[in-house]
Amino acid sequence: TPTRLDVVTLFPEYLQPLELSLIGRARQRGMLDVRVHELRTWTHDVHRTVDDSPYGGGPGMIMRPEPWGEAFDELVPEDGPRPRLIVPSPAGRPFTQRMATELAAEPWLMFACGRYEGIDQRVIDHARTRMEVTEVSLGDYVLFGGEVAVLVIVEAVARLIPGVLGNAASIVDESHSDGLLEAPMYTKPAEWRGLEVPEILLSGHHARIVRWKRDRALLRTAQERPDLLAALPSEFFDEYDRSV
Ligand code: 6GU
Repeated sequence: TPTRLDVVTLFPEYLQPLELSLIGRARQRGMLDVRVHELRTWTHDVHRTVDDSPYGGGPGMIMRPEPWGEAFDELVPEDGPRPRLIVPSPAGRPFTQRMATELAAEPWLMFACGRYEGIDQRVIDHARTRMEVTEVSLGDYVLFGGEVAVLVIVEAVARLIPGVLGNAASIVDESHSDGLLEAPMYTKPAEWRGLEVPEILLSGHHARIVRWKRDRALLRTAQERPDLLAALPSEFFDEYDRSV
């Protein structure tokens, strides 16, 4: 049975990339059931209003709660299974490979895309009485809305769902799967514009190549992401690591 993904947004066209490439193929093959819904479906006034000015003052507009409430009522019937609701927000929990792995195990994810200065907090508080809700941030910067964040999250999650990615082995080795950045990669030709592929990779000495890749991963992580290195447990490092 396919993983179900519902996205509620003011701009369904923003989610069109989910029809392409590997995600699109996974949908066609019945591994993903993606449903994009326009929030204005659940408005009733002639202007199809979704926003209003903030109580307490301040700049910009806030999304009114009523359309969201009706959307969840319709998409999540009282008597059925409940999705895990993901609300993209710069105020959310940092999105990581670990969180992607956790989400890939869920049978049903729903995404609520905010625009403007955000969604009335009662939408999240009320949704929490019906389903598990996680506010998720992609990083310490601000986007116009949650749509692009949903594209990122869905791509990171979908490739971890068994059968979506052709080569499952490529997941275990990649950056962030073990807390380190990956070693640099090379392919043919062995010399290009005067630049050579590191000799060890052409040597065929498997054990030495594994060691080299680990050293380069450690070095790269120390240079680019010392925060990741500092977070690893000391048992992670062997005798040799400590000597270099
Ligand atoms: Cl998940 N959403 C929005 N709107 N802005 C963000 C973000 C998410 N992550 C970083 N900035």
